[in-house]
Amino acid sequence: MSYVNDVYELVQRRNPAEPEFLQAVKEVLESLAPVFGKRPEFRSAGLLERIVEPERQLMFRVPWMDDGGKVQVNRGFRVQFSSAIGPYKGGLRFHPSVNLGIIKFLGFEQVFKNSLTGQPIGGGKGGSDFDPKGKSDNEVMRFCQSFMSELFRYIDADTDVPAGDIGVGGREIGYLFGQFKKLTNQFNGVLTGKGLAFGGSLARKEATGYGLVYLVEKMMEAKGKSFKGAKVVVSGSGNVAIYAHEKATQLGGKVVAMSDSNGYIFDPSGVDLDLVKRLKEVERRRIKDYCAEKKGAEYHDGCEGIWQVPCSIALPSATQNELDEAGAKTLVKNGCFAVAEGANMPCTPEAAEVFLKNGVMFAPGKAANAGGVATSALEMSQNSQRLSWTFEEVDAKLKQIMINIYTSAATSAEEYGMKDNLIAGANIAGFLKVADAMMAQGLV
Ligand code: NDP
Ligand code: 2IT
Repeated sequence: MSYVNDVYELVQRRNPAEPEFLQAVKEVLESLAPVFGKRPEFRSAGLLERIVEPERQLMFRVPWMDDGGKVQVNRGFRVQFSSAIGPYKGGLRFHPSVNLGIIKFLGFEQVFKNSLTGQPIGGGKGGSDFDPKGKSDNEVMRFCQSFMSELFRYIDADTDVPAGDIGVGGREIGYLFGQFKKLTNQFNGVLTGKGLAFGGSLARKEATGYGLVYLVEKMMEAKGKSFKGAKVVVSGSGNVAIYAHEKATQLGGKVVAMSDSNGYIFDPSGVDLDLVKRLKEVERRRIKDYCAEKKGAEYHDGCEGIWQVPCSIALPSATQNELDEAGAKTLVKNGCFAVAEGANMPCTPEAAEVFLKNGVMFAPGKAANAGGVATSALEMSQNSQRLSWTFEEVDAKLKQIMINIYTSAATSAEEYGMKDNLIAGANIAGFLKVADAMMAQGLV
């Protein structure tokens, strides 16, 4: 235990201005404490000191010209956290809140998540404080070209394979891929989430949301519950939220609320997904506009209010720390029995504690939202083979991967005396594979 505390103090001293990174590290280190009793060799190999320090951190200037001819400058990031079990792999986030600490928290989470998938992918993350909201397609293209004009030096299909995250979807990946190809004269799987016409995988777009629901279905099966007839609240209305809604509905659930960063909608008759897809994916509008087109739906300002909507299953799928202790208590009071993180670290540590204490089934993001990156790894496999699998093939593999992730997190939790604590189970299972690989590869 003192080893874990010592390392955490070191991380605090070294990274004082990065609260999200500290939050992510603290949770993992706390879970790992029981492992070091069984595996003392990890301590003498300085494994924790190494695993909390990214292998490489890149920060660069991204200059671009807006439609008015004015020069704009953003900051670009890529944190190559761990290559212990495969090439760095993880998304790019474009959002004004992005800074080094945010990218490091996401990269750190990605190391364990990617390990849990059972696939050979290391962990990384990147992005920019660029805000795609309100920008024209041409501005987004010029920004992406400038971003890739620096990033291309550090990535490749066998080195580091970025993908999407908040603010980065098919449009952005297309522009980034075009520029990578122009600069390197190579057509390969250097990015995932590509368009279907140029090497993208079927079911990648759906994968995070579908995978989330597959994992929740498996988790609930163990306790005799299911989506059938259940009221579901999904926060966010982006890539993860939309496809979580789609799969939850296919399995018999009714999604009654969704949100964006301004507020949430409540639709007692079930949120109309075709309308949300048009508003968000095609027209890039606000969730508020839903109510102008759908009778009987209500809009409320402020996204945190969504947790007051009574539901049995809550799927926070927007952003970090969007569900706090008060939100968690309200969910428990209203009879919610399962919560799974579609987003990365959407629940504060206090919120997660409320769920565990009250016997609410809880799946942490590292397990629950791993279907996106898992399907990215399937895209890499297809690109390497120069083959494309059918939707059904990819979807079946995704489902099996989510079942395996649940099983390995649940088994590890039980083995270490923390039955039903999937936070601990996911952290331990994810860590052990990376740790064994690091031990085998010597002091690097
Ligand atoms: P999108 O950009 O497609 O959608 C993000 C959604 O979250 C939007 O509805 C957005 O609202 C909302 N949101 C973003 N920032 C905030 C904020 N600060 N406060 C409240 N709401 C916010 O992103 P994704 O759906 O891809 O990502 C959502 C989450 O899932 C992130 O945590 C991401 O890291 C995680 N994730 C994504 C994966 C993927 O494959 N895409 C895989 C695994 C995890 P608005 O439009 O107002 O900004
Ligand atoms: O957080 C995540 O796992 C992602 N944004 C997906 C990363 C990927 O490489 O597909």
